[in-house]
Formats: sequence, structure tokens, C-alpha cells
Amino acid sequence: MSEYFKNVSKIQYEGPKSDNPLAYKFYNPDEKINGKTMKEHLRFAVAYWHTFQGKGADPFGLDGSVVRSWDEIGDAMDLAKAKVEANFEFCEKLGVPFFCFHDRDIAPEAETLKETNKRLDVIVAAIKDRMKNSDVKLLWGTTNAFSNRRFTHGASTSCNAAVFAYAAAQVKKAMEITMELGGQNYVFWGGREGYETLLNTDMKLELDNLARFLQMAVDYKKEIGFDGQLLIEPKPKEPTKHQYDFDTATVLGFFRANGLEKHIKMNIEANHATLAGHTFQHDLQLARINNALGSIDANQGDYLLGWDTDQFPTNIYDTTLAMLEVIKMGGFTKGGLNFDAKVRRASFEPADLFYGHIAGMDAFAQGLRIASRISEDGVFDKFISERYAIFNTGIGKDIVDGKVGFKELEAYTLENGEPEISSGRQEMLEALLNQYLLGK
Ligand code: XLS
Ligand code: CA
Ligand code: CA
Repeated sequence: MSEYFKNVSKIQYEGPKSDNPLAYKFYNPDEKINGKTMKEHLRFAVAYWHTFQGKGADPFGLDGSVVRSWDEIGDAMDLAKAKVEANFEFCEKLGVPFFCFHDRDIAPEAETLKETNKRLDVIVAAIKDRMKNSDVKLLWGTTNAFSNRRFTHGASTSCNAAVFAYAAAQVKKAMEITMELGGQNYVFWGGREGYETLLNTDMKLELDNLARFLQMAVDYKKEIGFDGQLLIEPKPKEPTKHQYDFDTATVLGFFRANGLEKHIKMNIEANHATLAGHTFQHDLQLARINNALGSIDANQGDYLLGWDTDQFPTNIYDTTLAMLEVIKMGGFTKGGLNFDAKVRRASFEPADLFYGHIAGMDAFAQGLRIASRISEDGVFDKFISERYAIFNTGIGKDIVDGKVGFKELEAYTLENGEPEISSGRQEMLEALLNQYLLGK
């Protein structure tokens, strides 16, 4: 068996004072927090596409920049097999329990769908074989129905029915292999499901077709007995000008309009939430309170850039608030924290892949620790429940219980006069949050 990351051995937890860049400072996998280990809470996953397919390319450097030990392998299938080995070695060295892939990440596309599926079968067999002596599992699978030229106008929202059919055939196979590999979720990210201009777009037909497509997926999941979660990953723009799965709120409305809300949850990505003009916490919370938070794509964007930079998450403020949402939903069941993150073009050495993941894992581990303390102390919960306490009695309770209408509320106001309002205390709460972040 070849070793692809020869200069790196298993990454260990060495604590916050360690000077070793190839060690965890905060992620201590076996440490228990509220009865569960950090490893169980966080359920980290490596993204196959950024880690093994990413070349550090950008529009000004299409050839990429990265140097990898598999660069010299010429044959496409040999390369795909090498990447399977590299994936397991990488996850094992990091101690990351899961990985995620698109169908086209693990096996290259051939001339026909039939040939492509045969290639997938070969690689799936290799993954299955490698799984026999590994603890590394598949968090989710998905379909790349956006890179190939045929998907120029979208996949399930294409103006071409044959393209819709092609995408369906692709999802069918991808769902089957995800199930075969014990995948715990299947993700739909819109890809090119959106439009560039309404001058050439039948938006109603496209949205209806998207719903039809998802219903077919729900039906097929049932038919084959796949017990993973189906997840939609919202994103507002890129590659299209307007992506139909804009944000959590849009997707919730779309689910309800099409009777999909009981069958599909959401995979929320930090960088997509911020591109939609929301905080990461906002989209997570909106999904959570609607019982639709399934899994998370852990990354961060750059507030000064208007596109999807997919950076490794290092902002402890954001990871803390994100982990508060995960704790509030009672922890992940089938979902986890997938690093949909790529090292920068200038970070081209294999070691940078480790540094990136270590940075992200440490940031989320520390976020988990702080969030768990905040949640135990319940300080913000207490403030919020007191702020809304008026809805527990009297007229407030009557509003909540649906016992009053405009007439009764007018009578109440005429009798009680001007309402007494109280301070929102935002600055005090922000300072309190800083106290937790800095070591309360
Ligand atoms: C792209 C998306 C994509 C999905 C999987 O912006 O984040 O990578 O997570 O198709
Ligand atoms: Ca992204
Ligand atoms: Ca993503």
C-alpha cells in the first residue's frame, strides 16, 4: 500500500500551549462534554472534492498550483484508486471519522453513462474494501450535475427534458452507491439550478420540475430502503446569478409549497448563509426551529469578497454560535460538520491540507466547549425568556393561545394605555458573550 502523506504521522491533541503546528490545540477527541465525546459531538468530515480534487485553480490560473504525491499518476482510474487510498490515510491521520463526495469526485466520467457507472462500481468496491479495516465512514454522498457542459442550463431545472432525465439517472446511481457505502445522508446542492436572466426562463416550470425531481428522489429513497437523511443545501448565487435554493427561508417555503417538508432537511453552509446576507447562526437557527437542521458545511467566507471562498473556519465567535445551535437541537443525529473548505491557492503543499483541517477542527472544538458552557449556564436563555415573559400570562397568553382578536386588543389598549417597554441590553449581552469567549 502506498503512503501519500509520508511526512505526517497521526495528529495528536497536545493542548493550547503546544508549539507543534501538526497537533490539535483544542480538539481533544475523547474528552467528554455533557456525556458525549468531542468526536461524537462534532462528527467531522473531509470533503473529497476540495482535498483530493482541488488544484488551487482560479480564473487567473486555470492550471492550479498544488503539489500532490499522486500528481504523476497518468491513468484516470489508477489516479481515482490512489485517491481512495489517500482519502483513508488522510482521514485516519487526522482522526476525522467521516468523508463526503460527489459521484464525479471518486470516479472520472467516461464516454457514456453506462461506462461511467461501471467506473463508479470499481471505485465503490475499492472504498468498500478499504472500509473493512478502517473506522472512517461516509457522512454523505451527492451528485455533480453542474460541471459537465450538458448541465449548462441546469439539471432538474434545465430547459431540456433529456438533461432532466440524465440528472435523474445520475442521482439514482449516486443514491445507490451512497447507500451501499453506508452513507448517512444524501445531499442536493442546486449546482446550476437557477437562472441567469428571466428573459429566457420559465421560472414556474423550472420550480415545478425541481419539486418533481425531489419527489422522485423521495420516492426512490423509499423504494430502495435508504435510511439516510435527504438534505438540501441552500445557496443564493454562484454559479448562477439567482439560485433557486436561495437560503433556509426560501427552501422552507419551497418545501411547504410542494409537500416536501417531512422528507427533506437542510445542510447549511456558513459561506452560503453569509452570501445570502444572513449570519451563519441565522440560517442554522431558522432551520433548527423548523425542525429542518440536518447537517452543516463548516467553512467561512470573507466579508470583503462577494463570492464563495470556502475557507477553513477559524472564527471562534461564529463556531461558538453555530455549536450553540447544534446543542439546542440536541446534537447531530445523522449529520455532522463537513469541511467544505479549501486551502488557498498559495497554500499548495500537502502539509497545508493538514494545517487547514487542524485549524477548522480546533476552532469548532473550542466553539463546542464555549457553547456548552453558555448552554449550561443558560444566561442568554434566561435573558430571552424574561424578555418575552409577558406572553406567559394575561393578555400575552391570550394572544399566544389565539383567544383574542383585534377588537379585544383594542379594548385592552384603550383600558391600559401606553405600554411600558424595557431595554434590549444588546451591548451588555455582547460583553457577556466575550467573557465566555475569553474564558469565563
Ligand atoms: C458549492 C457547494 C457544494 C456542495 C456539494 O458551493 O458548497 O460543494 O456542498 O455539491
Ligand atoms: Ca461553498
Ligand atoms: Ca457545501
